[in-house]
Amino acid sequence: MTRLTDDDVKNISNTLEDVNQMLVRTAGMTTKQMACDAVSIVPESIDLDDYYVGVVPITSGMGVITRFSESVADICRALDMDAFVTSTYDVTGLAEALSKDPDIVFLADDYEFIAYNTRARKYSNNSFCTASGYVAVLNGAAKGLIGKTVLVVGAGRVGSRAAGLLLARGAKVGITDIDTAKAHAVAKENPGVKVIEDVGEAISSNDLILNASPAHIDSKYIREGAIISSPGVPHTFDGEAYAKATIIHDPLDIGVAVMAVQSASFSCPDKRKCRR
Ligand code: 2YC
Repeated sequence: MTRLTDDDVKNISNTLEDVNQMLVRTAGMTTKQMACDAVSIVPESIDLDDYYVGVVPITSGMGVITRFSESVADICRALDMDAFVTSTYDVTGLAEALSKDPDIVFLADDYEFIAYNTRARKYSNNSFCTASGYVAVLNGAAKGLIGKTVLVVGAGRVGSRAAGLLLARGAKVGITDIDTAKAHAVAKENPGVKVIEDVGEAISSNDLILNASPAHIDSKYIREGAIISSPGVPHTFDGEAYAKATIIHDPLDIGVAVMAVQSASFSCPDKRKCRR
């Protein structure tokens, strides 16, 4: 799984409003509306300020990413949740968080990133929520996906989940990956998804793209007026790409906002009200 760097994370806290404005401008929805749409929650039916959230820094594997936990807490605060970061790490940090009786605990090692709801005893995971958030954004930016063709670039944890979510929203889905076996596995899992072998040709013949790949996409393949919903890190689109297409990206905010709303919805007081 691609891992964020200190550099990717260092400015997140002070660009949350920029991301919010970018989502309003490109997809016609705020960060909160996007997160609710991503998990079929009616925004008015859930009071996110009722939720108390703990974030625990985890030192395993490649260790803590500077400001990763603080960024997660700030993303939750921007959704009106009350959030704290523990002063200790790992199991000690989890014990510290639980001693404050939070509704939700966020924890991430190098392989899994979850938001555990302590009341419902259920957790959200970052791969599904990132896929779901970027599909909601593409749906907003494209003003609906029914009957439209979408190319998914990258058949990893996010791209594979995005393919199924796009089908569920009525899109025709093509998927491409440098490892064609991974693309074929997604097509097998999601009947109706088409495998595309030539990524350059695929990108130059698609207006709607969900880019869940760490690979660089050369601007020359990008169509004028294309919409690229792009969770992929590292994010390497250049000025020429931005001049031709609507490109939507942020390194953490969209995925975490969906995790926070989905996890909160697990213990929403009135289940009926919470579902669209
Ligand atoms: O600071 C910490 O607690 C670290 N253990 C966090 C490691 C996160 C590793 N995962 C990632 O960088 C990517 C993110 C894009 C979100 C999911 N995986």
